[in-house]
Amino acid sequence: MTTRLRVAIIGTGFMGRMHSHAWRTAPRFFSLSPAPEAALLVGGGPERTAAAAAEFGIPESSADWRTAVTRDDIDIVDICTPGHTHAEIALAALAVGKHVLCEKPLANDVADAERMAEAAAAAAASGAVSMCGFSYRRTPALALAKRLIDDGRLGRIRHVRAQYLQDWLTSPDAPFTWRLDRARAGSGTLGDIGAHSIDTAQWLTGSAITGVSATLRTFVESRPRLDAHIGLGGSADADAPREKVTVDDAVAFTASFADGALGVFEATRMAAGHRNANRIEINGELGSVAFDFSAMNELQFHDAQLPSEEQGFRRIDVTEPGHPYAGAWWPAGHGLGYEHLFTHQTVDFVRAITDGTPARPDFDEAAQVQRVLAAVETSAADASRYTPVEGAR
Ligand code: SOE
Repeated sequence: MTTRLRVAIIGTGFMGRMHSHAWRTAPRFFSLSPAPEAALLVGGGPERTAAAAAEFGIPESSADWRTAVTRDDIDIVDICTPGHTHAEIALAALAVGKHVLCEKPLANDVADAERMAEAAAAAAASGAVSMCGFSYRRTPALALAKRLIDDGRLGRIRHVRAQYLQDWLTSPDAPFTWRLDRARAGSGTLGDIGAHSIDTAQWLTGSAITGVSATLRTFVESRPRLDAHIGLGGSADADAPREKVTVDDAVAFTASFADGALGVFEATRMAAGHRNANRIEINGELGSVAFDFSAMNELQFHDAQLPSEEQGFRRIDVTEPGHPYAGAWWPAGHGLGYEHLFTHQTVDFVRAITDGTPARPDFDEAAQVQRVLAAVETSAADASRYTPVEGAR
């Protein structure tokens, strides 16, 4: 029986901050036994990390992740660092039997993702639980969509239409960040937010993407450096020294699913006016669902089995106690926000450890997302797949 769950959070940026909030909040709103405890924050420099730990309410800090992940008094390693560090940290933690929660995308390439999946499967034999943080699965409205699809309410699925639109890189003078550096981020918009759409689509349909045809675009080739910049967007001095952008700004691709569905995907961080519009629509033989994170407490549902006079998309306010996760929070109609996804993710991860419920997506499922990301890049790089329009003017 698990009697203690002490967590080391690795990373002090946006996600480290978000996960620390989730570890603190989860046991206050959900019944978790034992209650997890964020015990240690690990970051890049001792002073900066100590300051972040004080701010996040974590009692201890360290700048040495190697020691942290092998400590006997740590049970869970929560990886919130840029992608290029995921494999090394996860493999070290799994080798000593820790439970591992790893931010998305799982890794920066397929080889690392598959090594992580193998290590996680081996560690699972001795009880270690691993999960990848595709947090949107924990949006109540998307979890309701999954319930409807699994209950057969959409019937056979034909179309998946996913768009993930942000705008924090619209200005050419938005500062450079690690998310624009291929060595650290693996890819750009594709891996950062396109990966969410890929995961959501495969999860909702229960079907793997088996082929893609893709285009990637980088609109702004360099960006001004802004020292000590964290967060998304903002603006830097246009005359500051510029760093080369080595990733994509936008991606578009079509996809085939194993069950025969056709997918159309678009992701960009330059869709002016769209702050975080993570959208997906799925059309089946018996109905459709449509979701937009900009209205995250709502799901649009069309039931084609109703008499035709009563058909049409209708809005479900996903705030009823019977809706996924919603009953733990506020009275119906009062709604949730982005941070709740991470709290729900923490709850599901802890219950996978304590109750043996499935930890999804596990590293194997997350490695399949990585294969799709790689296929998108391969397709986009293959000029022979691009058909010029004869005589275009
Ligand atoms: C930045 O594009 C970002 O913070 C992503 O990294 C997250 O995964 C997404 O949930 C919100 O946007």
